[in-house]
Amino acid sequence: MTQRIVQLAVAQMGPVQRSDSRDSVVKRLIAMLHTAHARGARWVVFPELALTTFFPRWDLRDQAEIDSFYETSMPSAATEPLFTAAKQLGMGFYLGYGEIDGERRFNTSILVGPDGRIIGKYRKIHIPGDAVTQNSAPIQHLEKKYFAVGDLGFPVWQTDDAKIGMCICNDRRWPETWRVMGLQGIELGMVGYNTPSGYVQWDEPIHLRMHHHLLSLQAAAYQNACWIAAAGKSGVEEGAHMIGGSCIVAPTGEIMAKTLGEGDEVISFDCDMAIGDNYRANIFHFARHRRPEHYGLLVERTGAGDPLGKEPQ
Ligand code: ING
Repeated sequence: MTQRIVQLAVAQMGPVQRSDSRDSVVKRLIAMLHTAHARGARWVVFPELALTTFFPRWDLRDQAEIDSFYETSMPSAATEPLFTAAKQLGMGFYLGYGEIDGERRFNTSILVGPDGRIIGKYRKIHIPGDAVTQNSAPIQHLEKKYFAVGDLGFPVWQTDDAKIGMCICNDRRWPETWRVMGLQGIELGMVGYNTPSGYVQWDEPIHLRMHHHLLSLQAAAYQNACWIAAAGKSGVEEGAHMIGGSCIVAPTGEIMAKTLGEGDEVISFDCDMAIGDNYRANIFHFARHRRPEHYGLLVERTGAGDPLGKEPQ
């Protein structure tokens, strides 16, 4: 098959502290944009909520402070330099941020084309954690307090380089996320994440945090014949550790590049979109092999219900 190379980079961020200004953060993003450009990359993926510290770790009460963690416009004054730099370099990018839209608040990502135009927007659908403080938890994860469920579905956009889809953090753990995009022919999935290692509902061994992160991405890439680029915000923010493990995964399910540390770090890979074609044409030829007439429970049930098995007649 003729190669269809997309030169891709992932820009992992180290911690953003509560007092770090957006200007200082945007300077870090632009520095990594230039590093990615020097590697030949045409697209770069930044993390979820990239502009601020991961504020859902606190049960904040001061509305002005809460509002300070969201953007009311995009680009905003603080992010305009990033858009300008990317356009000058002819690079597209994925950026995660907190979005205020009138009365509604979302955990949002945008896909910006190499010409500086916003191609598409995604609003996080799988909102993890809680709406109120969990007194038993060592740290809080209050995304349900701060974000509404996204209302834009899981679209895939046809760009000049590939069919690109987006999701955000917890979305990556749900096969439905990727299958809905797989049914749109996704070739490249971009996902930002902030995954705290201290947020536990039980005494899960900590190595499993990284294992489940990578497992989810590798399975999704293989089962939907797509490349996946995942960018973490990592390291210790306000005393709370978040995992690294930013990576680029091939449609084979193999990890082709992965960050070493938990700071600002750029990885890159020349991703051949034609590799996905092989899987879409054979093992995952959805039209030939899927049997949706048997998948009814996937949309009929939200939670698990009674088993359907019956005694043999
Ligand atoms: N973070 C986490 C994630 O899905 C989480 C939430 C933490 C889930 C630990 C499971 C275990 O990676 C976000 N922001 O969704």
